[in-house]
Amino acid sequence: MPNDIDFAALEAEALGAARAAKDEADLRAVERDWLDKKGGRVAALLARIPTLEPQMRREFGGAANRVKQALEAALDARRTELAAAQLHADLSDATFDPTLPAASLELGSLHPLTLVRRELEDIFTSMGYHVLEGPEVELEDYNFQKLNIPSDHPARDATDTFYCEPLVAGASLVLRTHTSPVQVRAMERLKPPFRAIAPGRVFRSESTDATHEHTFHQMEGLVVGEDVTVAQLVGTMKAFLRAVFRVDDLEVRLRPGFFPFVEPGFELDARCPFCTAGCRVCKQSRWIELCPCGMVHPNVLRAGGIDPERWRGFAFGLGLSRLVMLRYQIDDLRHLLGGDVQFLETFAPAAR
Ligand code: FA5
Repeated sequence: MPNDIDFAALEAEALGAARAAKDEADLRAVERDWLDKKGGRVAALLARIPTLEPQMRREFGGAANRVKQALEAALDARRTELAAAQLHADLSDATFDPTLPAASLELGSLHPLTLVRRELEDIFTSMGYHVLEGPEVELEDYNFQKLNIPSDHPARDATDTFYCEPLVAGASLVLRTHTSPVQVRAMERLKPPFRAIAPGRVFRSESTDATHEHTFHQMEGLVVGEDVTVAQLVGTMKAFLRAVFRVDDLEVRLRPGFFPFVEPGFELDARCPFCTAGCRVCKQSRWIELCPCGMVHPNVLRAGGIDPERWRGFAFGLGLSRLVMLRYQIDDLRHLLGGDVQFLETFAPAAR
């Protein structure tokens, strides 16, 4: 061992420097002076090893490394001490009051449309239905022609819509006016027999009032099987309405209705729960149109690639936005997509 180096004294000096550090800058300076791989004092020691007699190298290297490790541990300990002292100083600062309540966290809540949609999905999946989604920007062909509504059909006027620039020449695109195009998409995708629902947003160019919006939500239902009947259709409607409203006595009525894609077709209306003299919700009709339905027209089954000689189906188009109105006693449908946070906050879990 070369006798010009006193490792014990070196270690004491290094540890003394670490313990004297007053802040992070001092700690870094000690690290630089001692541990820097190029100019540090420990590196200078290690660089001497190759110049030593072989039998001295191991002992010398071991002693130099012990200085290095002791210094690293002392620097860590000093760093922790300084951090603790800083925290203590912060907490003792007269301007910091740890007893003040924390800033409140604003939690969002599910939209009433989402709450009811999820409930309906649960009810229908428990009855064996698939949950499907269709495109909001739809091919005109699916929105109209495949549903037995040719371009010159007067039913187009009732659901006029927004036409989009076609992406492909000849493929005319519209914002879908109802969820019924998903009927044909479901037939193309699923093998009969099957049951499916398709909730989603639809668009119409129409003037708005308490029960009409230009953008609203519907939920399509479709059942295809060999022995599907009107009685099953009515039974299904009553079952889900009872489940949604959790009552046995929700008053509904079924009357004939015309839709080119069903035959026969019906309108299912619910008794207006807001009725007072001059009711502006149902416009004194005492009923709210809720869920048109009917037996799927053979032309629609054919458009979906299903043989109408063998298979029959029923379909319904629930006015989801109106169902939400009825469910939560909201007297104007325009609140739903109005973006009024105060209105939406009333559906936060604690408020429900
Ligand atoms: C249709 O859209 C048909 N596709 C429904 C259908 C499906 C019939 C399957 C037969 C078989 P309608 O235009 O009536 O039908 O709309 C269906 C429901 O959507 C209405 O009963 C109503 O509850 C709701 N609805 C219609 N227009 C609006 C609107 N502007 N704002 C809010 N809800 C509306």
